[in-house]
Amino acid sequence: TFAAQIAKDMSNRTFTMIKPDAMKNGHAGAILDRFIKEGFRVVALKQTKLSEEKAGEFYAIHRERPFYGELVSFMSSGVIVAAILEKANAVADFRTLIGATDPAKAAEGTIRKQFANSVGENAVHGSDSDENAAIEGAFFFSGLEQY
Ligand code: IDP
Repeated sequence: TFAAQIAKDMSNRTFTMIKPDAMKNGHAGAILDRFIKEGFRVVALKQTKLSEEKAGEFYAIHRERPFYGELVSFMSSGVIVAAILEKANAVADFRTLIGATDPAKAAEGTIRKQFANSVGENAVHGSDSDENAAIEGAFFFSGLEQY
């Protein structure tokens, strides 16, 4: 059906950020290289910096969580790289590639296992659903910036 086709198309994209810890530690190049080697095509890419207000808005879904303040302050503490990536089954495959939120629990071979420091400073973001991938991508990129 038409609806199923749209759902299928949406499942081809995810949104990611290389977080301030990984940027400061000089891992951006290695992490981008890994995305590409794992078969993700770069649809959109930019280096930027979130203000506290913008970081708070991006993570508004977590505002009742005890770590919200820490998360907002960390995510606005330095530059990030934001990107939209494309691949079949993008959201799920990307979550597998980055590994568990806490790098101590992340599987061998995952990006967080290799590059993350802690549950808060965990190197990369990956959308958790097709719907959030679309919302988060649109938060950073206009349609004209997506190829
Ligand atoms: P996810 O990024 O693996 O989907 P979420 O539970 O959605 O994990 O949390 C969003 C982000 O909030 C995490 O990536 C991490 O940066 C931060 N975070 C999660 N749990 C904690 C915590 O217990 N302390 C500090 N920061 C946390």
